[in-house]
Amino acid sequence: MLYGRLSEFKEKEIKALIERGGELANVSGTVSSILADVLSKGDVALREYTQRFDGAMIDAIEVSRDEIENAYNSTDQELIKHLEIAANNIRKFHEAQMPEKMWFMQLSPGIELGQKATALASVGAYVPGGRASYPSTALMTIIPAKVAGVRKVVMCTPPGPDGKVNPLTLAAAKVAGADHVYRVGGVQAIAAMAYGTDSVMKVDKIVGPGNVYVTSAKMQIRDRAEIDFPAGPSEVLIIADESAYPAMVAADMIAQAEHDPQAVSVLVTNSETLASKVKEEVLKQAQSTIRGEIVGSSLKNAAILIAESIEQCIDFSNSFAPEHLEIITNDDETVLQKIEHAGSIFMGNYAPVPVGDYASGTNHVLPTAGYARMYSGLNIMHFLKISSIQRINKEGLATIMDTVISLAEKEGLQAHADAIRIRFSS
Ligand code: HSO
Ligand code: ZN
Repeated sequence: MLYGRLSEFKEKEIKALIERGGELANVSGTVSSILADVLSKGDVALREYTQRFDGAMIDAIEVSRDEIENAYNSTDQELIKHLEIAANNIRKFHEAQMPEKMWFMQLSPGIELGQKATALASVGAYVPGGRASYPSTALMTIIPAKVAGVRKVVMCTPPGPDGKVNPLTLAAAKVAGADHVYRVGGVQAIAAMAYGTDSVMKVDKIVGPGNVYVTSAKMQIRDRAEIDFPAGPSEVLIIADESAYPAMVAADMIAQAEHDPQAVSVLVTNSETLASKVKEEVLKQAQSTIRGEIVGSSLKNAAILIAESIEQCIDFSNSFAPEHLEIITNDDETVLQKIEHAGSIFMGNYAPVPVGDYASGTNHVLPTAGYARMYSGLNIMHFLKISSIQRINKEGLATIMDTVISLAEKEGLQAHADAIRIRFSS
């Protein structure tokens, strides 16, 4: 764990922290050969790769309605209730993000301009599974698509060695409203959804997190299907001052660290006292945490940085562009105003990242590795397309005909100019 004054670190150390990720190139060859295999052999390749990578011999690739119902019915009622609570909050928040379906403005007399939002016809949600499974990700990917109005939402998730999908993930898929669920994961799942196979429906867009192979696959099938954005190991950056509770800050750093050996947890603070107390707490809490081994490795990527001022903390955060940003300062409103790049923002001592991971209603599928500079976290707009509209009458066209004709002729496109003129030749 890096610890000390921000100003005293070498540029190299800070750069290493800021430039995380970057393994995509190493796996792209392996990934492209799997993609090609699925394209040419379809379901046969899906079964082969599922046997090779998940150790499961599967027959039916689609999970049947009965299997989903059984999984749902055998899930503890309490747990179903919690899935429903989370699902309702996710639904409400994403409904609030929904733009107006259609609107018009009057540009000038006779010229009305507007736009119309239409949902994508089909979307595929990738939900990681295997050793750790993420029912919460089923909610986070499927619900916004359904809220947007996507007619066909399918989900791919890898089976365990017994060929079965985690029952809670199936229950979550049902609660979220998935139309089809397939027991296939990894690169082969991305290929199946991008190209379509006898069993797996081809979709227009693929969303959801995954490991470096899945991410590389998503980047490589973009000529066949849209994707959301690259997402790698999870990360949190915390901007805090003396109003933060050290034990809580430390707990949030450890929570992030338990995701993945490559997860990144960073605290940047203007308070030396907070920094040293958090360090102490992190070391203490790391000893008793259950996923100690993973936490131990990822804490090597962690940092506690002491800045001269809150301003400097904000600058650092903006250059880091974190997936998750916690702001725990006296004047968090002012800090918020100055934040430019962050996937999801958590304000105050009582908004730890895990509340957004599961249940507050915001989305947990977010850009990592600095991609928050240019990508938004998963939201309703990922599932909509906007068509622009113009409604123009003769008087309106007359007011801009000269402009169109002049520019068209300058581009040497006489027929463009004529398409305007013909409307005024009697
Ligand atoms: N922190 C992860 C999401 C997650 N956490 C799922 C728990 N389950 C990436 O935002
Ligand atoms: Zn998490």
